[in-house]
Amino acid sequence: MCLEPISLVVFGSLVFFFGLVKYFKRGERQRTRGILQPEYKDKYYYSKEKGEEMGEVANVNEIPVKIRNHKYPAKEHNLRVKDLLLNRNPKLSKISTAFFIAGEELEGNKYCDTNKDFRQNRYFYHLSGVDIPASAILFNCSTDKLTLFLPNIDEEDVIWSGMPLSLDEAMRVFDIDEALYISDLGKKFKELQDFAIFTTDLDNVHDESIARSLIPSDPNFFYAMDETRAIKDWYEIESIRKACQISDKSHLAVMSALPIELNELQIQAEFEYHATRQGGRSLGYDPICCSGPACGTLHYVKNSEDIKGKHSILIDAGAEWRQYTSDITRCFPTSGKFTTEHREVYETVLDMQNQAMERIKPGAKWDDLHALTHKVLIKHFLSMGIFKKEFSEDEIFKRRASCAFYPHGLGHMLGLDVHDVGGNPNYDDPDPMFRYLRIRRPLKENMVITNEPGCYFNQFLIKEFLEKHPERLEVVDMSVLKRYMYVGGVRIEDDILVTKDGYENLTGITSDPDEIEKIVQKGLKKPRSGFHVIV
Ligand SMILES: [Mn+2]
Repeated sequence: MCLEPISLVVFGSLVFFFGLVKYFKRGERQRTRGILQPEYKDKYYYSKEKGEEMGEVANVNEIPVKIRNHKYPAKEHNLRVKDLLLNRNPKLSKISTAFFIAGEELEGNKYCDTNKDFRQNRYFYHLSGVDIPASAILFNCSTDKLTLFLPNIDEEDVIWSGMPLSLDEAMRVFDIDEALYISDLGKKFKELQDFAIFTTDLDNVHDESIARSLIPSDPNFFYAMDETRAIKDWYEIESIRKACQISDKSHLAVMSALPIELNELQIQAEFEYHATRQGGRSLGYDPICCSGPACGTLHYVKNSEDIKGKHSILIDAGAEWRQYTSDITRCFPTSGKFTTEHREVYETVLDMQNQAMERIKPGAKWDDLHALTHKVLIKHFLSMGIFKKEFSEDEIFKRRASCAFYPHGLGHMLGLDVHDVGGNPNYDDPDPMFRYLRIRRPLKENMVITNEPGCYFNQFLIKEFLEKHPERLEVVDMSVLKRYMYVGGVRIEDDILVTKDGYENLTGITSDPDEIEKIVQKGLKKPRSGFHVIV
């Protein structure tokens, strides 16, 4: 997902979005049996010869080999938070510091007996690996002991839902030192007299005396948790990789199924169906599925227009796997062949992404990479004639004219949240080029980020970013610009692991425009009966 609620705020009631398309880039050996083949430079692409071979039916319970038989490393996360917190605030002593978080609870829908979708508090999950509603954790920095509190057994609930996880089972499944029930909280807190006990918030703390002994919203505690979450460990990397693999195939499915995708909602349906089939029980965010000029709407939420008559599709969607999400955007032509203008815009964005990609490594400044992608866009727009040739690249860059076509940031942190913590954005930056950039710090090894440049043709953006600024309007040839409006927009978004000396692209679906055309064309040739759908 690319733009954020902040843009909604900034632009008032106008809903903003992009749309796009996607595809397949790289994957793992076990995936090569089917339609994803190893390409040059460890990417994967669609193979005409082997394209008819189908892989196995997905195993929804498959766990990546590297983390199979391993517990979620909650203990290690707590130890890292402890170190960062104690370093950040030297007044704290480890012998009298602890942290406690009460996880999310099930929330009922009004006037009926169903519940809202459960989404665990991400800070809680990161320090526990526990997805059970109404549980809590306590970490004692003096003893390094992690205690999990499970909800008390409600006998009436057992009638309907069966026996919950026992304390012994919890000890086996989770990376904890002790398992107790919530009813033991008071006794446990009595052992922590005179401790500074930090917590995120008191929302789910129902016992008054416990609430009084907690310190909510401490900025140093949040700093320590955010920094810990920002650097992914091996387990988290494998989880994100798995989420990406689920999304890769779901995006491939979307691109391959135009005969049964008559409306944007059916693009969404195709993605969700294939994600679910692979064990992706939820998505990391509401998918953005748009067609034609709507691809230029930054936060497109409708997902409801008919596709007939539109040239372009943009889909931004990412499956979640065990709380870790992917975030991938692809664009494709509905006819199976890019129009001249669509292809030019696509190649522009691909060049922006590639040039940024080459420079991803520890120490790289994200601000610099973001600025570079604006310069690449300007170069392409000069050759396309959208920017007038009498103005230099530097001059156009200085006037911030490219922000009218690329108003969002190059990328963001990715992990338990789609816009993950630790990027240090500055939404008050007066410079429109950097205001929406969600990473404002040098990259570090084992960060996972998105690389997602875009290029949009949107009436609202033109009005806000060009027409209100004569010095920007002056550099644009409006008659040439008009020819591109029907494309709407293009965004290409991949999920990237920063490695010791460079990067690894975790996204497998290709972004090569020729390969994308082949995939779309193959789908278009299939008869209605070639798709497994009843309606
Ligand atoms: Mn994104």
